[in-house]
Amino acid sequence: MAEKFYITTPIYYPSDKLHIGHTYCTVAADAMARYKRLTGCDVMFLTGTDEHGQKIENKAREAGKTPKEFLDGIVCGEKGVLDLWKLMNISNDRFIRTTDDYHVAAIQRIFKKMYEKGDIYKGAYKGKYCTPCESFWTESQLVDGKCPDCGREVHDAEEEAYFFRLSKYADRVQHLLEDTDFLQPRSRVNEMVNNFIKPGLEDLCVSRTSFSWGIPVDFDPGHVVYVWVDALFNYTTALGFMNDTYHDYDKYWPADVHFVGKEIVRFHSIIWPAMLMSMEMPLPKHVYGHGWLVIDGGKMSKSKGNVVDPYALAEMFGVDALRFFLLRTFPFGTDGNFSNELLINTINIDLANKLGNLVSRTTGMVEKYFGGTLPTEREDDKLDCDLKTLACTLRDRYEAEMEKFQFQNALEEIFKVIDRANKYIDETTPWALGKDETKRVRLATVLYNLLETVRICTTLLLPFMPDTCGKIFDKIGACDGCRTWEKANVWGSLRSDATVQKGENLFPRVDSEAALATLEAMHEAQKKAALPAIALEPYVEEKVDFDTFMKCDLRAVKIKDCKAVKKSDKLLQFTLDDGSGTDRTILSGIHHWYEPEDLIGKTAIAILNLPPRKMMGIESCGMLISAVHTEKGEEKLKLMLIDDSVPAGAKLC
Ligand code: ME8
Repeated sequence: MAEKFYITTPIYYPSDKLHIGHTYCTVAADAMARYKRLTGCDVMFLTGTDEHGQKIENKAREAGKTPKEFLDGIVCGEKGVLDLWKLMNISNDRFIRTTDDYHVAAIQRIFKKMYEKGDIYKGAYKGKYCTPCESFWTESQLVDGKCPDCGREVHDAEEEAYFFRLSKYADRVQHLLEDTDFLQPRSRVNEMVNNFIKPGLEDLCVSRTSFSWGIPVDFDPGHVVYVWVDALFNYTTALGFMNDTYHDYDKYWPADVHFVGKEIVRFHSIIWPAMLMSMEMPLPKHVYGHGWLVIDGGKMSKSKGNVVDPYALAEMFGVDALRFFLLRTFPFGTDGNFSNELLINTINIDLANKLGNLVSRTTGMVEKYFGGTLPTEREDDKLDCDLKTLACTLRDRYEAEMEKFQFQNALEEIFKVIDRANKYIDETTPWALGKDETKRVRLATVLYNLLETVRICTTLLLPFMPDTCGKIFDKIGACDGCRTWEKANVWGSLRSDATVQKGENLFPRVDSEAALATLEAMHEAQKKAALPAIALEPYVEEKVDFDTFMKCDLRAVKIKDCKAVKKSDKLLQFTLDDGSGTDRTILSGIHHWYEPEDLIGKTAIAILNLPPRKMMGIESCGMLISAVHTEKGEEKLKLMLIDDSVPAGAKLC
């Protein structure tokens, strides 16, 4: 019977649009699931959405929707979660929404079971609460008085609540972390033990009464289950634990690995095993805490306007190129600095120059010299053995890295072979062999060796670029039987009478300058969209006494003439009738917003008794009044124009 492999991603919290950071983890899990299927495992790959909690309730209210309507739009709507995973070719076997009925009922049963066992009890909670993270914190856990996860303000909160006896499991969890390979990479263990377990694990508040968008505690109305208890058990309810919708729990549980971002390692490596211990369930084999994709050292966030849109990148560069880039460029366990330059370089160097070139040169020469089908005779020499040995032993090196979730290293191994094959072309000079009729057998040998190397590399690249690899297999005429894991370390699997076709270019080179300019323009638009709709000038706290204010001589003025001031971009020169019988000149820096001819004849407001001021050699006697504010980062100005029936010189008071 095939070995089972159960892998999960965190279930995404759909309060905002998904970005490249979320895509990163899901693509990694997909590559792992595809790899395990390739090796013959019976894989269950789960992803989904985590849909309860105060933040969703608030967001839905802001959007004028019920929480469920709001969620349906983000999860199932156009360019929603499901659409993105489809676009990214994510091969999940199951998708859970924590609002699914079977999950809700199962969570109620699980909560009750821990309550009846005495591991959940009723108490009163006083603490610091971070609304965006849905997390209560103790004073000692705060960093500079703020949430240690997101750095935002926390507030005092107190409520009657249920507690989970986390403290009871502290020793067992510490042992699990320190003495087993449960939590990976190993570097995350110290952080968990030193920051959370050693200072003393307090019991965990696992119900809320301050909002209602959660799974009700069925034996105590008014309480909803803490969103993390609800969310973590998704990994088991989606298999059918405590429900009849699915029947895969016995087959797939415990999970072989949970992939999670580093900020939620605490929940997965401390709270999750403790709750499973309480439920007397087997523990997952591994939790892997991956790093973040960061921009200029900081996390992506909508408010910073630096969220990278996976739809835009996939559209510009192709889904497979994006999948490949994410796993080729950054080590999975640590943070990686995302940049568009890096993405374009990876595509141009690895995909266009190295892989793309190898495939097109090889298939092109088989077409050119043999009409797409090689003769069967072969003639080996030392150079061939080098390449063959490297290619045939690749699978073992690749497997060792994939088993440790080291995607970057696994891809590095493949590219060593691709580099070697490109060098082999330069060494064997098939174009020179092609000119000499007596070297036909040698030429066929060289090209066959190249085709075999491409076949092996393509098999191992399949988990990363499923569509592209299918196309390469078709180009080299690989039959189904030689696209397999079993044949990935067996030389000579490709039939020599296979039909080879060069076809279209797999990875056209990206015009770096043009692509960067397009991305930069998109980024600017995004930054602008993240700016506040309206920003006002700061209010002046200092008071002006009434008599001082009354000294301001504000009057209606008629604009008799208006023209641009020479050599100034900003200034307009106004000739005004202020009712005194003598024309008044005022300069105003509003040319950016108005053309002079549009203002002639209008009635404006001016303050007349300011001391005269010379600008560009012209004396300005007073100031016209305008209203200013900032809109999406852009300064806006409106000259205060009033009813033309107001006579020149009328005093404003
Ligand atoms: O945490 N780089 O959901 P979530 C890499 N609902 N990974 C990133 C990232 C980035 N820039 N930004 C986010 C939750 N992620 C919970 C999970 S599981 C029972 C409940 C990752 O939508 C993040 O680290 O806030 C997390 O693993 C995942 O995206 C979902 O984050």
